[in-house]
Amino acid sequence: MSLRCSLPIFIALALVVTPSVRATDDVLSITTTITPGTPSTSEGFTFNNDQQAVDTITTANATYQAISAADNVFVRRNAVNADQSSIWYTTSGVGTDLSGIHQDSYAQMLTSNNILVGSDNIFANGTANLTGNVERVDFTWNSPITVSNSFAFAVFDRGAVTVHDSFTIAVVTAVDGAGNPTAYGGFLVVTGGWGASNAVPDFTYRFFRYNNGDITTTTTDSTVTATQGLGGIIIKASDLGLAPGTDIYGYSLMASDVTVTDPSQLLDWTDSTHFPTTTDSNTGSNGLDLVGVNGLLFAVVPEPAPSAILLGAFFALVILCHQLRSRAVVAKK
Ligand SMILES: [Ca+2]
Ligand SMILES: [Ca+2]
Ligand SMILES: [Ca+2]
Repeated sequence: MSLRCSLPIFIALALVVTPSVRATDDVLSITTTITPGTPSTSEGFTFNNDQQAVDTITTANATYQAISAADNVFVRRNAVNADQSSIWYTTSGVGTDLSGIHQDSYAQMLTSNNILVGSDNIFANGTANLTGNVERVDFTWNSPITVSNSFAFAVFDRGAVTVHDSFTIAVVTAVDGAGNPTAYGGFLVVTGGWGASNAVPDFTYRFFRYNNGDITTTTTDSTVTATQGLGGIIIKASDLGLAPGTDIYGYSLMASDVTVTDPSQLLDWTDSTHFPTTTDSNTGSNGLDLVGVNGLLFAVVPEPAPSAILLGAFFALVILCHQLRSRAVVAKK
């Protein structure tokens, strides 16, 4: 093969295999699948029992798809503040009906992959009914996840644009037999005010307050409604200081006021030195309202059209070179 032929072939190959370098990104849009449910009654309200699950996430740089779901979810609470949980459910626009699936467990709600439900002020500490005692939430896999360049986690928050709330995300690097984190690696503090646009426009929802830890079957108050949208942020391997090939077991989310100098200090959520029990509930600060879309591992969706064109060009070049070479051999004869 002559140099004249091999150079364009090399360039074509390089275009096919070179990964692009990306930075931390807001979610610009999502695609979802709606699975309609059969209406039922819980806590005095009709729940339509629909699931609207996230399929893909698009940022300015890539589109991601969910490829795996966590095996375990743990809600870690302190023994200082009120043992409370808050959930919002999207209203259906029909009477007082709610769109989503009633959730009896706060932990299961968080991993229900349903944008029709979520938490309110999940990490806010206190005794008021819009606060509680949650310090850390863990999403772990029983088998290791091998980090790649296309790897990503996503965090969705209910809120208005540009005032989405702060949080800390830490990588779980080891688990015990029950999936509890036993070691942490890198962590990232995401400051509030992210989300220049919302992936889901404003909708109406109703708050449900509970005072029995993770059990969310008997509300203490469900009188208040409000209107906001959903924003999201993608966290990639590079954001967490993870090299491709590293094995991890999931991630934990915490308030942005955790003060640690070593990842091992993230293990004890009851240590108020590192996990303050005075975490605020302010919008744009620690009032994070996690949507029920957590514990999903995302990966970049391959871009088939451009790659197919480049591969086609590559094979056309190979055939052209072969023909030119054959003619040259014939001409020499
Ligand atoms: Ca929020
Ligand atoms: Ca706290
Ligand atoms: Ca909030």
